[in-house]
Amino acid sequence: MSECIFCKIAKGEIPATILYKDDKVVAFKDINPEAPNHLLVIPKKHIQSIAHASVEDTEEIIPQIFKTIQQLAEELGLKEKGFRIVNNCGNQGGQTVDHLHFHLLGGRQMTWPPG
Ligand code: D5M
Repeated sequence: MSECIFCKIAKGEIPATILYKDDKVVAFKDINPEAPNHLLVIPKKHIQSIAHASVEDTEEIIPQIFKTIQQLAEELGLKEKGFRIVNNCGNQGGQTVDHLHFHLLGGRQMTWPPG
């Protein structure tokens, strides 16, 4: 758990460009941006994936994450233009960092389906 890179970012132990932080949630710039705006919004608490979230997590932390995404999208001027929220879950879902995170992508036209 202590080796988790996103736990380290949440604790300020490794650098990241942090755009928002409160007692439960941290948002920072993705190191490999796939769009002009590409943030990751994570719980401070280590949760492996959405499939591993407890009922309490889904009732408390996940809504806080979505509230943060909504606020950030507005601050970044994405509310009217549109944006995308992505959560990759597990191996076949394409998750590469095993700490729950939601991608907020915006600033370009998105396409569908994703690969
Ligand atoms: O996405 C994991 C994302 O995490 C991927 O877009 C790169 C990003 N990443 C990995 N390490 C860092 C650091 N140190 N800072 C910022 N962003 C990072 P996934 O959905 O698991 O494929």
